[in-house]
Amino acid sequence: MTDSSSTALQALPAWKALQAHAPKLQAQHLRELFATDPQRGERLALDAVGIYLDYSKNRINDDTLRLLLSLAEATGVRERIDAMFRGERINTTEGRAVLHVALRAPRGAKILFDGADVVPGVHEVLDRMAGFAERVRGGAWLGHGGKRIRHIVNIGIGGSDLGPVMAYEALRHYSQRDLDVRFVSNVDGTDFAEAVQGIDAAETLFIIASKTFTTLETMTNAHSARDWLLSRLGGDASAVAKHFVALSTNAEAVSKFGIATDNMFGFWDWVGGRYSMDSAIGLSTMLAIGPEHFRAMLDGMHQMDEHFRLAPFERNLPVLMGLIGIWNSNFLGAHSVAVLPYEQYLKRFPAYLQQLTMESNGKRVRLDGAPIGVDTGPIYWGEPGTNGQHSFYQLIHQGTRLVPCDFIGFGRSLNPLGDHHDQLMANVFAQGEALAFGKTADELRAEGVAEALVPHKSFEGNRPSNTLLLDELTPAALGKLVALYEHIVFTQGAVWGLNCFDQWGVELGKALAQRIIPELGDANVALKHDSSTNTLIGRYRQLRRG
Ligand code: G6Q
Repeated sequence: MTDSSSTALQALPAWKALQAHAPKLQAQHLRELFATDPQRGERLALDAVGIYLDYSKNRINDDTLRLLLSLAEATGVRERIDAMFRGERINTTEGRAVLHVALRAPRGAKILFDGADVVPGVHEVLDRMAGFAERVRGGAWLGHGGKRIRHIVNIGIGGSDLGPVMAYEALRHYSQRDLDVRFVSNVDGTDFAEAVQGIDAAETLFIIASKTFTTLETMTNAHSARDWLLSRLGGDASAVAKHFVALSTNAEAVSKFGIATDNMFGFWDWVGGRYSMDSAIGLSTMLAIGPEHFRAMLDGMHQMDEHFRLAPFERNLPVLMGLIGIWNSNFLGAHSVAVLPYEQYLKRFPAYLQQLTMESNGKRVRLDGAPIGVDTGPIYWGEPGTNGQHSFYQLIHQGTRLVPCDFIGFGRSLNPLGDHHDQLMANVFAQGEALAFGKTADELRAEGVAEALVPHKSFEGNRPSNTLLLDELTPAALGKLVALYEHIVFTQGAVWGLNCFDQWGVELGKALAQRIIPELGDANVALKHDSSTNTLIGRYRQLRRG
């Protein structure tokens, strides 16, 4: 997507310089870049905060990096970072500060919002969460009938679901195995029905996770959960107090629902939904892994925050990855990024990143409302390796599209089993190598491949990737990875000059659905949509009757 007239961003000398530079790199193959610089693989790498980033397999040279760093300077990335940490209302369309970094600030640190330090309040909630988590985990918190809690069902959607699900799956190794944690997000009744399948209401705790406590899907599921519970526990409404807790900023709506504010864990409007897995929204994670591991995750995030805030841009992991992402999207024409964790526990990490990246940077106007004029947020997608290799990697290797990849691997497996881990990691290294260097027609001929098959079997290579290596998937490591991508998003949003923290694009569909709901059940309501929507609703009215 590009607007015909040049926009403020395109008019910047730093942007123009990159545009002028791009054809040079487009004409060069990674094979040449490596051949002419034998140290490239060691040089274009960064070891910080316990993460080793190899970015040498990107189609960049030292000039590219220099020009990208100038672009960061020209677009005020430094000022934006400082403004975020200062608690300024950088989410201008909603008039809010953006202080998820305060959620992981250590006790005693000071982060001001409107002149008041927010860190003590953060720790007060964390301490309450920890006290509650210990009682549930240790069996001191009993259900209405006196049984201990065995099942936890988190009801939430979007930012109140994707982070908690991802973190629960990622840190399952550290979880208390006799506590079973489930998640309900979709308003599709199947989601709820399957989540409570076969569990005993007397042993079940529902967590209603909703910042606003007004979200249609979550409130519908929360009411169904209350009905389900009460119908199984004899209809005594006082059971709610032992089986429901709320995570929200809306105390009034929580008590209206029937959950006492004692059973509510709060957060603040300076925490965006998709940036909230480390707030009270992370209660399911804390229940699963315990307060100590949860705090270790927060510490990992904080380490990355400090690195982002303080490291010079040329040695700053999120800034470098963010800028290289801009290079791939805006100057080499890539439309997506594949995130490929070689770690089964990170199976929901790409789905989590989809919201983080695409809801944050899927925008077409700048902060002042003017069109950005260049492509913004790439499409993030992915699956854990090696499974992806047996499905969509074909397109990444030999298709016509450029798909930059982020490979994520660990030095040690949490489940060592024979030589599985070496096999897994050999595949990480092999994929990056194959993508970058490919296989030429001459190499194939030298191997005696029949001429007719040469075009089919050759790999052009020159396909960019980053490789991230960490020691082991600990809670701290997960925290570092999450904060790394949060800050990559921030860096890119700052360069594009957009607001990473609003999501107006989800509103229209929500409003139309509200209008359509009453039309579905009543065939007498005249439909005033377009002819397609009218016909679909008409068909559905017939189908729903069965
Ligand atoms: C995230 C979005 C969105 C939000 C959900 C749930 O940044 O704002 O995904 O998290 O719509 O909202 P509630 O937590 O208010 O139910």
